[in-house]
Amino acid sequence: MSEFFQAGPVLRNQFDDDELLKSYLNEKLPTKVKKEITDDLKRFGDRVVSDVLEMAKSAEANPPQLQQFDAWGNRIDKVVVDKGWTDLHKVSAEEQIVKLGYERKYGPHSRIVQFAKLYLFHPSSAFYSCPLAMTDGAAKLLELYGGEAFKKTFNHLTSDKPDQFWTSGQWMTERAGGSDVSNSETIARKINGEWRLFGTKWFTSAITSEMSMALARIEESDGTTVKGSRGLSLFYIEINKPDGSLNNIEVLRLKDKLGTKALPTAELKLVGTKATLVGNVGEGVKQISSMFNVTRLYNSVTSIAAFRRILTLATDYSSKRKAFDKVIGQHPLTASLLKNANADFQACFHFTFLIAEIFGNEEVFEVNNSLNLNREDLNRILRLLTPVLKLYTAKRTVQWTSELLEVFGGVGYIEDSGIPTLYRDSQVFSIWEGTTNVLSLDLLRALKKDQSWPLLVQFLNAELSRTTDSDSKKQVEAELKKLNEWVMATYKLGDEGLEAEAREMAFKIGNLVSAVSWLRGES
Ligand code: MFK
Ligand code: FAD
Repeated sequence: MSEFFQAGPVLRNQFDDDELLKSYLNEKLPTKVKKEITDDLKRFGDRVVSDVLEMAKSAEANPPQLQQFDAWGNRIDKVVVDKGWTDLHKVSAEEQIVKLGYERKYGPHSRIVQFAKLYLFHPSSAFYSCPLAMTDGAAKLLELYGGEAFKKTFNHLTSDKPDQFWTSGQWMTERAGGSDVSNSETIARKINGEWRLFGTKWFTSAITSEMSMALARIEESDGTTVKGSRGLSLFYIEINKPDGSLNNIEVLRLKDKLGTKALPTAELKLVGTKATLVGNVGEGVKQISSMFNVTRLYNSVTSIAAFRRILTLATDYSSKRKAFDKVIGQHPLTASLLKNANADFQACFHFTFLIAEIFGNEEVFEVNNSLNLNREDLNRILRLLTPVLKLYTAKRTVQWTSELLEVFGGVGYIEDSGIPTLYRDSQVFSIWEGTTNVLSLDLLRALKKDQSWPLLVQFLNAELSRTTDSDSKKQVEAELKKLNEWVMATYKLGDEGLEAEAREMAFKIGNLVSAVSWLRGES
């Protein structure tokens, strides 16, 4: 009698295999755009389960190392990365993952096309998506605030030529605080007409990038600084000097992280780092928000992509693994678990791509746009829903990754199944780029500042009126009415009461917007 060996889950072409993505793009995009992109996505769908996946596996297996000294005792602080990591840099450029967002050759649909590609790429990228997120964020920031002086840098960030393509870091977090940057200690001092930065940056991901955007406090000639976050300005830094050595930066250590093992995240000491001021003095936080709003959107696209990866693997596995005489996917409990995961996934997918659509329409504004909104309102809805989307998709992915790991039984807990990596990696989605609490409070700030709750209700009602499934529509309309009443009642609780409910509010809004975007996507 032959021994039993369980067949593992298989990944097929990630575009062909994704009915939701295909039908969404089919519905959303004009025929001409579809014609132009479909073959490319199909090709890429194959690539992300072949050579790209191998690069990622290699990068994960050989995490970055810090060489602080050379053989002769000189301080070199060299971060050595695997070839897989540098190959992923090339792939990112060639596949135009950042460029697609700025070339805008598909007009208001450009962000949808770009994010479809990022969604295919992320789960096979060993988090190369992280430097790409910050690169896109930096491009956005420089487009808004950089002007001609940064045109060359912008061209590097949006290049499709691997040897020209630059990635960017985003240095905000310091030991004194990541959520609250107001106590940041890094100072910018003018020496011989040049800005020089001094301080410690506590978390700096993708330290192999060519540049970074950093917050620092300008020191006046009398040594004084403006306290609080209004004293922070934004600086552009090139990581290396022209001779290849670090720009007066010491790499104190690489972080030993729970996940994202291939991604080099460092603690840095800035010891007179040459920098260039971007935009206005004291407006650093406001300006860098244009960057973190992009990275928050990337976080959502990549978290749903990670969610889909484990769901795909679990679904495939449950069609193969037998227990009690049938494949586990045919047992009602597993079937219902997968159905629920799938429903949550679809809701997150539609929510994410709704925001991508709004973002794309805000950037390439047309009066007759698919959202029927003017530019200012597109902006206000984006401002309101970006934090909600980020926290909502992150938490759903964290929760479902844990749940779906169990579908693999004991093997899901074993490293070389690859599932533990997905589990560990997912935890980061709700921490970086604003924690769940901080983003819930950001939602409150946006609601307060823009008074945009009535606008959101109006927009959601208008979207619902366009849907065709009348039963579901009635149900969601009733839920929206209930949510509106709850929000109104919660507002009356006063500042502290409202703050205590901020998280509840964010998830309630997330549920509702997901439901509306799902219905909209299905119609
Ligand atoms: C794989 C996918 C993703 C990968 C990328 C990950 C790489 C990892 C990178 C990181 O984690 S980088 C660090 C990210 N850090 C954060 O996201 C910080 C989280 N904390 C916050 O978001 C706080 O709310 C904040 C630092 C913004 C609080 O600072 P302040 O100075 O107390 O904010 P304040 O006073 O509310 O706002 C200052 C200005 O910024 C205001 O503009 P005005 O001066 O015109 O009034 C705000 O309107 C504006 N602002 C703040 N948040 C905004 C915003 N504008 C637009 N959108 C927002 N979200
Ligand atoms: P804290 O701000 O101290 O927060 C601790 C807890 O307090 C959190 O649960 C938070 O939600 C809660 N909290 C804070 N304020 C409030 C409040 N007002 N009400 C209720 N609860 C509150 N940063 C960078 O700048 N650049 C990077 O490249 C970068 N890369 C990273 C990579 C990884 C893998 C990780 C894990 C982090 C990275 N970070 C980076 C840092 C990240 O952005 C911060 O860790 C995050 O913003 C939280 O800041 P903190 O760690 O200081 O936590």
